[in-house]
Amino acid sequence: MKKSFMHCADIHLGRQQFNSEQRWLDFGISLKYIIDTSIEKKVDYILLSGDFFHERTINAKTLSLSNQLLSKAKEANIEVIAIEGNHDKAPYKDGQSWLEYLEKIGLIKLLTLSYDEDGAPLMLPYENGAGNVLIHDGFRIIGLGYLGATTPKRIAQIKDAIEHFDGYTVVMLHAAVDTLLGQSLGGFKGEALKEFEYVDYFALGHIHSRYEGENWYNPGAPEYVHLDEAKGKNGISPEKGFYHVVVDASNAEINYIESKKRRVIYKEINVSHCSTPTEVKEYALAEIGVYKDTEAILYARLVGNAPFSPIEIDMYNIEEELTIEPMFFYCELINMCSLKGAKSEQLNVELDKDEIERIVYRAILDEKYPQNALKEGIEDLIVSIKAGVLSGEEPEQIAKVIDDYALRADVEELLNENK
Ligand SMILES: [Mn+2]
Repeated sequence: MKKSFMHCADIHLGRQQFNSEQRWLDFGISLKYIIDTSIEKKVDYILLSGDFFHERTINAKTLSLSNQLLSKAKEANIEVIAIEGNHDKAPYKDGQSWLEYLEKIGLIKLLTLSYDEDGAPLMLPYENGAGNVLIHDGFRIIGLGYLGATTPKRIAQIKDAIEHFDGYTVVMLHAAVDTLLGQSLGGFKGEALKEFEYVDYFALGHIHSRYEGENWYNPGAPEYVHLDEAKGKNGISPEKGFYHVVVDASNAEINYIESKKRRVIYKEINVSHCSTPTEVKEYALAEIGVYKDTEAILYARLVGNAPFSPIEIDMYNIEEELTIEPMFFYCELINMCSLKGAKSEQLNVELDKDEIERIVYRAILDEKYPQNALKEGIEDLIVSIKAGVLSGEEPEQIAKVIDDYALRADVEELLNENK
């Protein structure tokens, strides 16, 4: 048995960043490059591990572009296998998602996980647009989709449900893996995947940069869905691309191919030595000037401590200077400076939005419930409820997460009382 596939994720087709038509096209160019490379390498499959579309409701031009590009793969006899990501779910409970539509017209095979009456996950052969297990002579692809806040719990059940198989098994899942101590991406621990006896390759999606472990691979979004992806975070590299995997019996050769994308220049400018807002402006412009590239996006952050109030820095004026005679395709400048000696200096540490959010939750909880020992857990609970709501999870599912938490909190309280 010799099979090969391309594994990509988070295409976010239809994203019209900065309301720019050109940026909309960039996301299509990224996908076209993946399909062209797949045809050139003569792969059997293209795996799309979730978030194929940027939004649940797409416009006509996005659908037309997706159909044109996917048709090229079909004409080359490449099967496109997809799972849903948090961005792909149908907008209403009984609605049809655009991926289901693409399946109906024969452009993709959409693997969907279903459950029995007791809520246990079922591994059903894929046929007539239903089921989640596809087997082609010695090669098995299992689709799990996006499981949201219930991922850690489901993973254990799914492990037991996957049967022994003579051949190579790929599992597609849209979820983040937590690998760094004390850092939560709202996912589950990578060790959980190591315990899967009958899985060779976890084809993940969700995190927008390259990220991988022993038997799991997350290619990242091929384009910059958000500009901060250019700086890397939580130890994740800013690399973007997709995997080319050639399987021969149980051996796999895995290569990472860099994606086609618009260049994003990420620059941090420390203005601590400047004594006036005008000096900041001149210094920033000089620092930025050397990167002039009218095809690139500039993403710059002013950092450091100024001897004057940072709000005196006229960011709009600096951006204007950069656009009079255009120096970049697009500029985004962020003022992260703080006043010299101000308490907010601690915010100069590299923090991402999720971490800042957690700091805020913690501060509120500390103030309201200074004695409560379960604060840590509540913080996680708030994070998962928010993730659930944003990803369109069913209210019943979210309520269950809260119920589970309450039950655990009750037990922990009982244990504490008995100490
Ligand atoms: Mn995504």
